[in-house]
Amino acid sequence: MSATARLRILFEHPGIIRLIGAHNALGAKIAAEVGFDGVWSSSLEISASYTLPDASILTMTEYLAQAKAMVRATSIPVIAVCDSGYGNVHNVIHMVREFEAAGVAAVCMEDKIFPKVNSFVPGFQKLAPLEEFASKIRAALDARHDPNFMIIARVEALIAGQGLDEALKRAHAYVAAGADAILIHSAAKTPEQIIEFFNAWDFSAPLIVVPTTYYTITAQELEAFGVKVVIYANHGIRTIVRALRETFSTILDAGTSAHIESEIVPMQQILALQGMPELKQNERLYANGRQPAPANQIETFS
Ligand code: SPV
Ligand code: MG
Repeated sequence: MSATARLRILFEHPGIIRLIGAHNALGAKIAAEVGFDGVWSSSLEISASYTLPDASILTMTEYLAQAKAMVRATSIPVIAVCDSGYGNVHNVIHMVREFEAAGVAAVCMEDKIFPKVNSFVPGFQKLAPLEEFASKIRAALDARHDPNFMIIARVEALIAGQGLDEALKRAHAYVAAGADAILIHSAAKTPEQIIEFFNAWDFSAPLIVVPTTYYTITAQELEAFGVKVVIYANHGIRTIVRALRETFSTILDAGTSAHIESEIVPMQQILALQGMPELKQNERLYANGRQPAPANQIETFS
């Protein structure tokens, strides 16, 4: 089954869909392993992994390469953050064709001007004119081949300090333009602002949220408000930064890795994540013109 069909099924079934942010194939694979419904190919995480600002500095090609690697590494749907569409409607058309061809299940575009700056950086949050962004949605819809390839419209009005009425006006306009879902973003420290939006929304399209700052709200509570997707957008990269700092400094300080060996994964797990079991099996099946080994003689990695 295609990734787009899998995502559509998740949307059609009852229950909240849980996505986790990733910046590479490894994160995507672990997301699937632990049971997340899908992967959020995060522009924040990918730019951070290059130690560059999430400010339209990397190009579409670089974001696409990571999203494509995630698709290859997992069978759960990958939803790609595509910032403000990398330019104007012509860029959006190219973007949709490229991400769809890469096997991504959905793209998310935000209604900010290009170049955009990450939503958690105050002072840079400039909204695109509503009509201009609605045109990008229409262009994106016309550019997709598979009607199940979802176009998610992200409303940044609350991020830009424009208030609930502007957020609702834009969300309705984007649904009217054909958006498959609305991501309503908030950088408030508590959930009140986003709950105000939930209470005013008519659910003419499914709602998606990213509770990075208002993290006390649970997935169950969001589901009770009618939210369809919750995205934990940046917890992977935040974990990795801490883990790298701790491990690297411990080794340097101690002059040995002995103290952290029990804290880090054994090499065997790295080999398994890389697909060594499959490589070993292929070696037996195909290498050097040998006859395939009987299935019960093929070693497995655990
Ligand atoms: C991302 O993860 O790239 C996002 C979400 O766009 S946020 O960082 O909250 O803007
Ligand atoms: Mg982003």
